[in-house]
Amino acid sequence: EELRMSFPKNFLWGGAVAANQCEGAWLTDGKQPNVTDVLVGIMSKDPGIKWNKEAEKYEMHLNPDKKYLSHDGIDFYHRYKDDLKLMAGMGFNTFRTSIAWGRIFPNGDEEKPNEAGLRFYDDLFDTMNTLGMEPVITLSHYETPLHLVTEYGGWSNPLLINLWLRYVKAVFERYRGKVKFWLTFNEVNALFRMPLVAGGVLTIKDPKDPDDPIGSTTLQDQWDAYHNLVVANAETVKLAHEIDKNYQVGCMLTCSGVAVYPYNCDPENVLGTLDRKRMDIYYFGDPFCLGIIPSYLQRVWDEQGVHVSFTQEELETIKNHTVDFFSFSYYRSTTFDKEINMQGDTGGLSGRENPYLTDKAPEPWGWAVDPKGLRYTLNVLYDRYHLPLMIVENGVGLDENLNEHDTIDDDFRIHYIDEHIKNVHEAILDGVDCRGYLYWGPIDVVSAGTGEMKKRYGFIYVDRFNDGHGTLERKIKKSYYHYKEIIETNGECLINK
Ligand code: BGP
Repeated sequence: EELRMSFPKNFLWGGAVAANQCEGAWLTDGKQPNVTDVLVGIMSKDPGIKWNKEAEKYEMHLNPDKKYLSHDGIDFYHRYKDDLKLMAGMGFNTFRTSIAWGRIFPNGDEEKPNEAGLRFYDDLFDTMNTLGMEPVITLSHYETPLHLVTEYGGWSNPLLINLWLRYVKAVFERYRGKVKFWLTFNEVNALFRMPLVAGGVLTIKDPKDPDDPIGSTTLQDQWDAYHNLVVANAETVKLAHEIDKNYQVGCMLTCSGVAVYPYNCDPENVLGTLDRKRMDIYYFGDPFCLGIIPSYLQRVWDEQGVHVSFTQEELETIKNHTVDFFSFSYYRSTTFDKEINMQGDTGGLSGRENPYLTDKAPEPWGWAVDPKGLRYTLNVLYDRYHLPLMIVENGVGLDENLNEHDTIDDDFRIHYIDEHIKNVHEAILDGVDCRGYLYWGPIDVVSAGTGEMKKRYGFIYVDRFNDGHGTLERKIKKSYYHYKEIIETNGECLINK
């Protein structure tokens, strides 16, 4: 009966950001560029890199006409103490961010870590713990060191496994007692949608078309990256449990692809939704959570004419070192109609518009709002994996401006979180073991997909604009006080409405 009234006692309430979208300081204290630093947005098709014929490799070559807002972000690197105090002001008991790999191993292949980078995160995590916020730390949030992409070809190269484990070992040992929850690769299942960002995959051995670096990335390279990432994930879980038995390692997948509904009851559309779940989520979820390489992939590899084979030893490691929990992002649902091709963006997959979803986010992004889709996603994932689930991204980006009272009455965002949080509670009543709800972008950050400041998610406004100007001043929006009340009442203010 107690559960009917509110959320579980120790439910994790908080928010999530990513180093590359908020820290800025992109070359400070020894850090070297990561792959997002050469992209305006992670969906960009023209990364700021150029093929150097003499050196026989790609090199960073930023476009002088482009604005790379992430280079300065919202200056979280210098302002995190005040920003975290604002989060604590809402009663957060947890906060998610990522360690930028390139702060710890700037080029990714150094022997020793960069002490200045380690020290920054020491103080960041100390500040979180002092403010009563349990850190949830993403080991890579699209932040592969650029050098590992241009020099090694990214995750299609098996050498990355050991370079990754060197980085992971350094941070696992350094932050014992400060961090308990670790997430491996942010939205790694977006690998085939964004090979350069999700897998740092770039064919440099014999670029098919040097002027189109992404185009030169082949399906074989992307499946090689899949192979290496699956092995690296298992090795990461193994290492974590060897270093600290309290460490809890979760995978992190973009799961807007679970709530893909058949557009009608044509069996081909039902098969299409099964295919989407398998090829957008389960192909990583099954190795990470069940310790198996799903058998349906063999037909996919045959049809794509690629060759993927795991050694017996790799299969053993994958089987014996599955994740402790499953974390994911959910923004919206979509439909599958065999008549049209599905697209993908940072909100997930998008197919034919669902006529039953009349509740829409305001333009220019206007995502269909489907809170029941989150209840459905939680149930489907729990049925398949029977692991604790953690929502580590859910939110809505809006084009907002301060009003005459120097604030923003973001009623739509309040509506969005109320409906989604109520459906998380329904899923918990359905028997799903959901451990936490972390809102994506509790403070305005640089949008991943569009690279803009204009697409604001925050309960806290940041005075910075697409052209880069602004005071970086923080302002509280109306939703700040609303989310504070939700946390203070452990969700009760919503459930008994
Ligand atoms: C997810 C990313 C986050 C965040 C979110 C919102 O894919 O994990 O980094 O950015 O998308 O996307 P966007 O900022 O493009 O609206």
